[in-house]
Amino acid sequence: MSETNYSSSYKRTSFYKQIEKKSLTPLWEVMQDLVLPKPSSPCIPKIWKYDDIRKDILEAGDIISTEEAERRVLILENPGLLGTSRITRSLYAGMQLILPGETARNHRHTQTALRFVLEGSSAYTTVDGERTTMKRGDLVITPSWGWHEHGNDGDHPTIWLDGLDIPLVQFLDASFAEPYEDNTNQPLPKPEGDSIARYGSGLAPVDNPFDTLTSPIFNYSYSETRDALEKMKRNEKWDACHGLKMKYANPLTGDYAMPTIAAFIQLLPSGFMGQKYRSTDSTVFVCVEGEGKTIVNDLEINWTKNDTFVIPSWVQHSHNSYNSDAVIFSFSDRAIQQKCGLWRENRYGN
Ligand code: GTQ
Repeated sequence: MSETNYSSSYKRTSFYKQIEKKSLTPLWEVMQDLVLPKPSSPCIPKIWKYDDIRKDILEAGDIISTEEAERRVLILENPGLLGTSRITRSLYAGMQLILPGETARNHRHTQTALRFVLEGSSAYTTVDGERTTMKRGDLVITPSWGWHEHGNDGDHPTIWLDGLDIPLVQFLDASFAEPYEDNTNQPLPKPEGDSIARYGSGLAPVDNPFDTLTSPIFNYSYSETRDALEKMKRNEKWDACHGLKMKYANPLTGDYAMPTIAAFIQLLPSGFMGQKYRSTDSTVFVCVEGEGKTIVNDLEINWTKNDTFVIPSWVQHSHNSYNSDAVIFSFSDRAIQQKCGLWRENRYGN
């Protein structure tokens, strides 16, 4: 080091010491870590094979009751984000188990939630005074600050994947949560199916005070979704990257069903070989039907029914189905990224 460099480096170090006491730090030392030329996420690609984790989820049923746990969930924690309870930087995911006869008590919080049902058909969720039965493949959503409780009236365990915007809310320091009065159940003023009849039939109330930030439909039933995909398939010109991909929409606005989290369903026809794709929303995928693989650089993620996998922001990947149609559910923070003008995508490895 030349003498001038040495003295300027010495001057800088002592300057940093001086300003540190005043809670000041120099931007130029950290600029390259703050304003990146392109996304570089600590989140890493990872798959949770259902066959591998199912027994652990069920074993959690012997370890703790819903009474004690409030929600009995095994968090899917990204190995690149250890200790943070995150599957991506902005999203949380977990496997929730409700055993026959159990309830998970009523509460509300500012975090928005989705549930994607993997197993069982006898559980229910009550959201803001309406109950819905949860069947495999159903997408059930809970709006920010909506009261919700779960239960299982049947004789088989129910397992679903929870997706919440917990890290986003944490980042904004905007978390509020509370239990329902005396931990009682909420009243059920609305009959089951009311919200679908009112908002999911091509109709809407003529005077409509509904808070449209979150969709008034809170159970997007898989039987309807699957039928729709099958009908669209007859006339589909497959997207080279996505096959046939649809978003879950709020029928009142056409926007995503939730303000922060975007959810999607896609069908890959048998033998589909997708083109390379990347986008700025790290995405959690769940195989609902069929099997296939997602190629991520030199990694091959082989998936089959109920496997959950995550692809980080701006990491190139391509989906391939084997010899039957595959259906994939996914969710990401695209809803909030697009509202902020941040979302970008890029196709074919460009
Ligand atoms: O079901 O309300 O996985 O509050 C994490 C937090 C589920 C829920 C989670 C929650 C819930």
